[in-house]
Amino acid sequence: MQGVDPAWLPDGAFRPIGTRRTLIRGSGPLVDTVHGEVADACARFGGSVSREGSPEPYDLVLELTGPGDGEAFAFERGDGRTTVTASGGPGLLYGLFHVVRLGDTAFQGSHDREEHRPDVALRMLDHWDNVAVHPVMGQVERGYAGGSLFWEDGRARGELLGRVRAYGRLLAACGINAVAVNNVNVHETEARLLTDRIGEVAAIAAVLRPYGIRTHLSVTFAAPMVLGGLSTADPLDAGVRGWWARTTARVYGAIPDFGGYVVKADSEGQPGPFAYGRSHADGANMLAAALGPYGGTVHWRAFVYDHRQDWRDRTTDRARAAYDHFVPLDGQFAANAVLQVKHGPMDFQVREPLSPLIGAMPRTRLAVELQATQEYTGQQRHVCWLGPMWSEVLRFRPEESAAVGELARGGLVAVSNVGDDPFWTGHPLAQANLYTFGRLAWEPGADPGRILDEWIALTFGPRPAAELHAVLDGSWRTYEKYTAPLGVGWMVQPGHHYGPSVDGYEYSPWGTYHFADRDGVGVDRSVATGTGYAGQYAEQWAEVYESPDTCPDEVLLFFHHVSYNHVLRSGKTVIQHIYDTHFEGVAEVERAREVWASLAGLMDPARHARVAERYEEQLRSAREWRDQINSYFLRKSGVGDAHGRRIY
Ligand code: GCV
Repeated sequence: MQGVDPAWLPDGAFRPIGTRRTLIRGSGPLVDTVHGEVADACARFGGSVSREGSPEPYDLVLELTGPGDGEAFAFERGDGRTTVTASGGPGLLYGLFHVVRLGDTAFQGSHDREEHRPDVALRMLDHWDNVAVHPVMGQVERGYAGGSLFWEDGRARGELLGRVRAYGRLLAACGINAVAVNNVNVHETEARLLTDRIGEVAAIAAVLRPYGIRTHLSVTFAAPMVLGGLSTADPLDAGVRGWWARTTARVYGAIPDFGGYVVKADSEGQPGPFAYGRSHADGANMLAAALGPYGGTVHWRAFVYDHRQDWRDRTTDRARAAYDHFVPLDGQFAANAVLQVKHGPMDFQVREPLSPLIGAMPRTRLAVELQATQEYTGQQRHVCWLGPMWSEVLRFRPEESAAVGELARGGLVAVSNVGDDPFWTGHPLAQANLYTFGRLAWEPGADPGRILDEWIALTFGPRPAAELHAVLDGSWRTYEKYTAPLGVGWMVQPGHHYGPSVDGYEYSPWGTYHFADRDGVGVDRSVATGTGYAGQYAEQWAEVYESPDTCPDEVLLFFHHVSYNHVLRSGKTVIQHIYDTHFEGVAEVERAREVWASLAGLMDPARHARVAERYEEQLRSAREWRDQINSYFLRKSGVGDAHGRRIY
């Protein structure tokens, strides 16, 4: 599309296809999409595409072999011909994008038959988009890429849905198959999307459908009252259940392949079943019952905690909350109710241990939620490629038998980082997070470095590959180095969460404390002397986290309050680690900025300039983080830097 960055689908990515003869066999809407893609490439590069005939004269054959909607495909090359077969339309589309990723190599030599299928069935993006501009949060809550892609001037974008089409295409090319189009904090205007404004949601769904993407909607638990005029939203009330059943029937009347509801209940002020003395299983199951006849799913979020706690109260530990609320409900959720759990116990900090809920509810379908939008990781002004963090999460084994990627039977979900910005993600390099999420959701055990290289090759071509890899690969660890140390988290400016404020959340009601004093820092979450949180893990991890001697350095302050002179497993003291990492982090940003500067001329100048400008801000901010954190801990501890560097 004109004026919009092609991201990982630039013209060149289709050249190897568009210069050849392609046969497409089969019918259906997604086969039409495949045909459209190839025909478009041929129109630009001179190849040809046919929908009839025998394979012999063709270089590429894309063939639908069945009537299903499966996502698997097979790829092979022999006798000078490349063949993709799939028994479902989505599979054929994913097969086409596999050829795009391979580029010319898809048409060279011979390739044994390979079968590809996603490891995770649901690969979803949640948009925290408001239809109207919210007075505090703006249009996209925690959005750092402009306004909403879906909503403008209080309505669905109408004729501008071309932008959504381009988005659907990019998502299909990295394997995403579901999108929730509005914020989980459902305000009044957005609540109405469920009823009288469902036509607008249907218009978006119609644009995403040809790319194999199902549309979901965030709804308010109070909808029967807010929209239906009922006096209660009690999930066991027959009138309430009837209202949801009728409303859901109308939703499916408008959107026959509607994916389902996303619900944030009893969380940060959103209404929920607690008001009626009901459990979250009661709430989720009511919606599951309404969705069930149509094959829909309710994604019920487990982000339930007390956000009005008294900081003086040392017995309440926010990290414990999701486990305490939900584990007793294991086995009570309906088959089409998915419990959507943030990957860490707190809230998308730069480093958290895995949420102990994951692995602790074997009789419940769990979806794991990641955050592509960089709320706590530099807000798309800093380069912070999250692939290594997500990969660590997905490969982690809460118990020996299975990794998180396998336990996420209900799907993998990321909070989207996209807006109406011409580069989609504000920071052009943040596109790598979106792409990586899709590819990891398809194959959670994949090497993130390989995905990064794939993204670089598609987006930039071969020239700056090594430099870009270097700049992005370590950027999450760099960000971690200059921000909150050793897993303690927070230390951000309250409200907007950008930039340092060591005590910003220390005396707040949000349950987000570091407890730094003159002797030490960190939260004692041990069973022996602390909040008991460490005991929520399966035995082998509970033991590891229980003692500061065995706890991994990177989460030490999450689990323990230790003295500044405590010697880490790395051999450094905590205080020296804080100083060293903060100096290193800034030096790494300085180097990355130079590498980026050296790439001018190798890419579109607008893209280069946008990133260069953001590196200036990243460096300024990283220095601010370094100096505030180091000065804070020098002043608290009175222990100087062993290397005598300047601390204020
Ligand atoms: C959509 C954090 C964010 C909120 C977000 C919430 C959630 O608290 O700061 O903006 O609300 O998480 O995940 O529901």
